Amino acid sequence: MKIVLVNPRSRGPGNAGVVRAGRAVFPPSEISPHLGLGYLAAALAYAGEEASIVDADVRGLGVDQVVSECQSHAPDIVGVCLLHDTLPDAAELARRLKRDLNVPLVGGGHLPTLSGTWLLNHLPELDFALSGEAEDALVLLIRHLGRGARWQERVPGLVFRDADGPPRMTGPAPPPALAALSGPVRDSSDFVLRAQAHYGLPRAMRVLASRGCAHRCAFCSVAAFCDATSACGADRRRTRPVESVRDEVMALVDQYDLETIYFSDDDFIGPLPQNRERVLALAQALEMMQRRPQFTITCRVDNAVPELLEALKRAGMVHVGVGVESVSTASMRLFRKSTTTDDILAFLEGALALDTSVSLFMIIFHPTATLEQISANYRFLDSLGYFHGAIGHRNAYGCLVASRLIVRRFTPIDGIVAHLGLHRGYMASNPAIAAYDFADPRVGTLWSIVARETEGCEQDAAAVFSDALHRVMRRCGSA
Ligand code: B12
Ligand code: SF4
Repeated sequence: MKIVLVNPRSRGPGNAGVVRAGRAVFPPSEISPHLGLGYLAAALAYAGEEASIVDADVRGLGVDQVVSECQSHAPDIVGVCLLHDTLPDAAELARRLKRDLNVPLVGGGHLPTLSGTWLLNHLPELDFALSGEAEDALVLLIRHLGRGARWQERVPGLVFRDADGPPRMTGPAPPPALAALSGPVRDSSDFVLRAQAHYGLPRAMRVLASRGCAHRCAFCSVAAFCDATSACGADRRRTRPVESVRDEVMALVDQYDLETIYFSDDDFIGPLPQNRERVLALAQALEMMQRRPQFTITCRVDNAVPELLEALKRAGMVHVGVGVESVSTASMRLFRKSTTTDDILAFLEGALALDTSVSLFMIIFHPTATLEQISANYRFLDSLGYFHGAIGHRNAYGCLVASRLIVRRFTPIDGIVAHLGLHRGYMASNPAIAAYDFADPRVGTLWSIVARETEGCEQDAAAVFSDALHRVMRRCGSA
């Protein structure tokens, strides 16, 4: 059976530098094939099924191009990756695919995992959704599709429409054992390497050394994804053996002559003592490689202790991304993020002493944010020299300071905002994302200025933000 797996194009920064080739609205910092679809394609190939990937986000393909490329493969079924943020694009694509190909459509990814039944009600063109990490389940779907009565029951994690009832899900699908997975297919690598050269980016690919996260921040789709799938008793964060990560890196460096590896783990380090031991072992294995690439990671500030940062730096780490979110304790309580401002400062001291560049992901505007909290975040970034470029590496998308909490449907923050009475239903443009009010109308005013003035802002959103904040503060008499 032939399947085509599609990654819809995203309207946000994503790989937008490539999407809008000729003019990089947000210069891309990292372009790389979609790993989730790559892993699915590898599992299908291993099972003897024919799978192709159409990565519309990486290749900047419009709906017509995706449809005609899918048609050229003459598939028996098409799979679509669905994130909350890309729902409008995915929905448009699903409608066209159904109309022009008329084959079964299956959705998978974060949104179907959080609520496949809602999705099937919302998107009638979608025949099925698969919940969770779907390497095993997708193979089973393809094998059993339409074969025999109640064939659906043989596919765990499948959301389907019962003959005369609402959509329902079969039993949960256990996540695959990472050590047993075939490495991901990197279908669009030629395109990716050309795009990297075009933008003057290093030759790079993504690698996953672990999946999931042990923490439960209320706004985080990764945490909700882990919760939705941990019904099967799996650990929330699973790691790959060090040797297999090293071998994948070595093979990639040789095959593509790479300079850089982007580790795309949600939390590269992990909170447990054995996680730290493993990271030290991985750092040592990378350091000993003959052709040693540089690499980037993303992690929690409280897990990145100096000893580990030093070992990683020696092994070739050049960049760390961390979710700081806020230096306000009240905001962090709302987010259910357990890191403290002391953790953040200790991390920064360690990372900057090693001359490692850092990206700080912040959530400055949210429903209960006060001007004082926003100001404290502003002063924090200012003290780092952020507004003067002194931190060495600005946020890749150049819009870090104009950041607003995205309330994704079915994540815990969705219920929390409703409980606070600030929820305003779901967006007409994207019903997977909630609209909300700011409790303090002055914050709303500041947000509208910042959002308006930083829209399409290529480089200096920081300066725009700084200026807008000062104006609103002056107007409110709290400068
Ligand atoms: C690396 C990364 C990127 C990279 C590369 C994109 C990529 N996916 O390769 C870049 C920087 C380009 C990027 C862009 C974006 N990203 Co991003 N990204 C990630 C990150 C950190 C890792 C992705 C990854 O490799 N995951 C590991 C693989 C194995 O898991 P997976 O992709 O989920 O796939 C598995 C299952 O979900 C399922 N599955 C997935 N697709 C399908 C399809 C079918 C048919 C089936 C059956 C199953 C299935 O099976 C897969 C194998 O197990 C994730 C966090 C995360 N943990 O996923 C955020 C994340 C996915 N990104 C996010 C966002 C918001 C975006 C953007 C919308 C940002 C923007 N505003 O533009 C764009 C969207 C681009 C796009 N169309 O994909 C959010 C999504 C939130 C949400 N629920 O909507 C996440 C979860 C980060 C977060 N914490 O909030 N991203
Ligand atoms: S630590 Fe990061 S990846 Fe983990 S739940 Fe919190 S925000 Fe999500």
